[in-house]
Amino acid sequence: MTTRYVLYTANRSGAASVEVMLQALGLDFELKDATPWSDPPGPFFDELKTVNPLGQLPTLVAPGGEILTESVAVLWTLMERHPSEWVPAPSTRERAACLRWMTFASSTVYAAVGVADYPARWTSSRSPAARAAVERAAVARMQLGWDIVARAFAQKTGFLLGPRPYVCDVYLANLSRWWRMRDYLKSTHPSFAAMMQRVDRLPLVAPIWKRHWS
Ligand SMILES: N[C@@H](CCC(=O)N[C@@H](CS)C(=O)NCC(=O)O)C(=O)O
Repeated sequence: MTTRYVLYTANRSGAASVEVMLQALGLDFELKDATPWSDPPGPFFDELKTVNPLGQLPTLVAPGGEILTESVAVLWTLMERHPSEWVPAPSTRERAACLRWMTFASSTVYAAVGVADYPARWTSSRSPAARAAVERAAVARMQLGWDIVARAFAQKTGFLLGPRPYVCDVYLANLSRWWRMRDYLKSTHPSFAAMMQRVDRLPLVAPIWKRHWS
């Protein structure tokens, strides 16, 4: 039985934003490397599969043993249980927007990343050309997702919802690092790319991103 949060994580994964928020909320937590894609996998990958049958990250075990999966649900549950300034106040338009765009990014972009990362899961064909076609379609879907997000926040000077960052900023900054989407955003939506870079530079975020991406 755990007495603190246990986060199954991997470098460059969607667990990075959960690490940021655990830190931001001042919570006691332990990180377990459960990298699924390395050879051999991370030392805690077999243990991860006992709590999350898909073997995916982020997976968070709460004090007492409750299992949390699905990145948005993980982050939102932390926000509810540990009130802070990292989420807009209940019942406000900003809170609805924060949850809306996190969920959009998860269901559109993160889902497409899962297809591009593992095209063999999404076609019964064994042909490399068929798998490459699946990958290309998934990348196009990611780009469409980022086009929609970036147009919704065009001309913004601070962060997504105003002058201060929230959990949604951290979540989108994490997801936009995959599949060279930052390069795509820089060339197609430079003001949105600049906003993501402001999130990267936050004192809370920068060291965690450095550990994941350097
Ligand atoms: N719906 C999940 C997706 C999680 C996911 O795809 N995580 C990736 C790492 S960023 C993973 O664990 N991939 C390994 C696999 O799918 O086998 C969420 O939002 O947390």
